[in-house]
Amino acid sequence: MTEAEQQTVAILVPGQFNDHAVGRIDRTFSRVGIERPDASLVTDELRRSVRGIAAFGGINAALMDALPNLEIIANFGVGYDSVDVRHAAQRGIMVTNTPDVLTEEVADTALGLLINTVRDLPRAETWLRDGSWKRKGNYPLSRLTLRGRSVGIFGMGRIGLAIARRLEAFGLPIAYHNRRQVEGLPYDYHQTLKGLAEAVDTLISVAPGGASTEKAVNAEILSALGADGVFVNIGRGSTVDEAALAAALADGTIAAAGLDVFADEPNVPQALLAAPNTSLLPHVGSASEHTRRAMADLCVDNLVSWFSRGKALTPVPETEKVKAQS
Ligand code: NAP
Ligand code: 8YV
Repeated sequence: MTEAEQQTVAILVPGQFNDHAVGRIDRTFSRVGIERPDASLVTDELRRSVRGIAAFGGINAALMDALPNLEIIANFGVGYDSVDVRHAAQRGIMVTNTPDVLTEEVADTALGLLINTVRDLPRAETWLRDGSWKRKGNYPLSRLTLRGRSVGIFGMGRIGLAIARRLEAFGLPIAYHNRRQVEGLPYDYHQTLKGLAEAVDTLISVAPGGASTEKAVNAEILSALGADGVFVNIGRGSTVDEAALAAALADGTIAAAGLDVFADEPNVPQALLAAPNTSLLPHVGSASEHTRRAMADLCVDNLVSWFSRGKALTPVPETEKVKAQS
């Protein structure tokens, strides 16, 4: 397809989207919008014209079926648990995501969140800012430390590995759980999440969302982590039983938790907000201008490559074999 032909291709962008991605889509394709990704908002014109979607996820089967000419969904993000990929594969729709370009940024955030959680740094900063340092003296010593800890990573993929490399530099022993052992890794592998939680006192979850990880971090896992246990989640909120986590933090089953992701964002359970032993972030793992721009470029590059050469750059495994029709 020539550049002039591409400019007639309708790309649906539901809701607010990344500015850099929107600018590139506007220069390359014909952008159309709806308020949110909802099949009931699809007009006859959109039904007829839309061939691609660029979105933050949230694309269900009904929306795909409302768009009979849809060929590709370019997901802005590496995690694509909110796209019904099984339905996309059945319908022959390509789904792409944004791996690698955010790996180091998210790993940096994970380490920041771990240190904030263990050393209580956000509350120490508040102590300085609200005048407590002058009025009351030094901030109390942190009960917890990274020294002597052993860390388990739930989800030793691209980001898990980048976190592990950083933890090595911190001098901490590392173990992990995946469904499959990663060949050639020097870290202890555990076949079950429970086995991993029993072996470590610090658990970092960077596993994807979806049915296979739903509430995997439950009361049993938290209890296995133990009273000095620290849980950090930079993956997806759906992987945690949040009620069990709040209970474990309140009754001393574990010592502290650092969370960047939640089951029902932006709604954060009151019990986690109120707990004195949580450090909470509003899903900012990849949220720097630098990294979001790289994600935007990869998201749009997938659309450009699909419509100009019939090939996606970073297809998700479930739709790897989907072929372009034209
Ligand atoms: P990845 O390379 O695909 O790694 C995912 C790892 O999880 C794989 O090693 C996989 O190994 C393991 N895994 C998947 N399902 C599992 C299961 N049911 N049980 C045990 N292990 C399982 O993905 P990535 O690039 O590292 O990204 C990981 C996730 O981080 C994303 O899916 C996303 O949800 C999250 N994320 C969050 C942020 C943020 O802002 N907080 C930013 C980026 C990404 P096996 O297949 O062998 O099980
Ligand atoms: C983004 C993410 O916050 O890539 C992911 O899976 O969770 C984050 O990088 C998100 O995708 C942007 O909405």
